[in-house]
Amino acid sequence: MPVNYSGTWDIVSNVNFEGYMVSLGIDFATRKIASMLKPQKVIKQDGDCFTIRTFTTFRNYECSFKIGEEVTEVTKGMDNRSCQTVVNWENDKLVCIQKGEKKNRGWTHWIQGDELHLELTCEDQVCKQVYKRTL
Ligand code: VL7
Repeated sequence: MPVNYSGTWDIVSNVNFEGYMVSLGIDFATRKIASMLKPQKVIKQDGDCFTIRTFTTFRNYECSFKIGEEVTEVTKGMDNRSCQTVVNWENDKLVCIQKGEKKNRGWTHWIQGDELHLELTCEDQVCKQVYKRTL
């Protein structure tokens, strides 16, 4: 049985979100607001087709993709850059590469017990987030 990421997930920890935002060039005031947020992820998975919605009280973000298919992603409401984005399976992990102006940009999701893990990478910065299923 392949993993199913579908569900509603609430953040429980967020390490080095500040470093990640700095690497994206997010301004000071926006970083101060963003650092207070408690994002919720709503993931819909239908085979190899995904929609990941990230909700906060400040801004929301949505991205849809099919495994192995490159899409142009505009990170609207975040750093507003355009990337060539592709997501692949690495065993049960979802590994995303966001090719563009920023070097070494991407993210990886995996599930560990009842937790959804996310590593966000840009340049030399890694932000590590953990989410739990809403009860
Ligand atoms: C990663 C935000 C900080 C700007 C606003 C903060 C609002 C919520 O890439 C992401 O998720 C992937 C993996 O699940 C799927 O799209 C979202 C959010 C990082 C970067 C930039 C601060 C302003 C954040 C929308």
